[in-house]
Amino acid sequence: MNSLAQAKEVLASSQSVAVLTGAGVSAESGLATFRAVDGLWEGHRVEDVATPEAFARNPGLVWEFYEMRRIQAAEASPNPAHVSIANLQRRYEDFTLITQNVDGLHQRAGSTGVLEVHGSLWIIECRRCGTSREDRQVPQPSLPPKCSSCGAVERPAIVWFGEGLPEDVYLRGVEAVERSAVFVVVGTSAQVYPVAGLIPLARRNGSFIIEVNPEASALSHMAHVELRGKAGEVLPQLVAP
Ligand code: BJW
Ligand code: ZN
Repeated sequence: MNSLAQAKEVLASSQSVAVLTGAGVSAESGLATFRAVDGLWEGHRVEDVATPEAFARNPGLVWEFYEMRRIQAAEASPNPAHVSIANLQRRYEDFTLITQNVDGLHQRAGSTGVLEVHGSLWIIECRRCGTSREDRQVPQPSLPPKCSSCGAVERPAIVWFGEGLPEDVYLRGVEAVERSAVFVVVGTSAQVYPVAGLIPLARRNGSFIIEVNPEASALSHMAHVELRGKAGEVLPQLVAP
């Protein structure tokens, strides 16, 4: 039996599925991944823009980066990978989608209850007074936006390096992985923790791990089946009846 057939059979005979996605799932929607050669932003590494220190130093520059990301995400459309994952969800009572992506494309494809463990481009928050608001307006009228309650500079509700993940969201992801019989890992380089740690966790818990990625990731060796190809091509085959 080939890998695809084996993966399909395991999925068909399982009751509990967790899926983890990374930037690769949105690559075919035209959104850049982080660690590709062309994944740099005007010469800045993601580690140099996506930190609280960078924001404290230069909120305008960091906002410029996120404004660009918000515009790109707003203009992008879900691709067949997002749609396949939304379709897969409809087959299971116990299904959890954990995404590291902040673009909102899974929800636009019809996924529900998505665990956005690295936050969202579409929530703007004030860390001084703790208010947050959903805001899909692009471009923002002025940058950086200021909190209407306290006047402090607002920021996108995204988890930067060195910041903790939203604890309840992440814990629900951990529980879903622990419950899962199958764990599908799509389009992530598996280099950023603690999320990458979900893969060894799944392994310890006896989940069957399916990786979908055109290239090997840092944790490919933990997968039971490696489906090498683009998510938008492989996932429709994986979820086809
Ligand atoms: C395709 C495809 C196609 C292409 N189809 N696939 C040393 C060791 C261990 C840990 C650390 C360490 N030093 C520092 C740390 C901690 C740090 C970390 O992990 N760093 C590593 C880089 C080493 N982690 C943190 O800081 C985290 N917080 C934390 O640990 O807090 C501790 C704490 C506790 C309590 C209080 C306070 C603190 C937070 C991590 C937050 C990550 N945030 C980012 C940026 C968000 C901002 C933004 O979006 O602008 O999230 S980083 C960036 O990487 C983004 C992504 O979600 C994340 C993961 O990237 P992803 O999705 O895997 O993308 P790529 O580009 O890496 O990979 C794309 C993949 O797609 C590739 O494999 C391609 O092959 C594939 N692909 N086309 C399918 N068509
Ligand atoms: Zn405020």
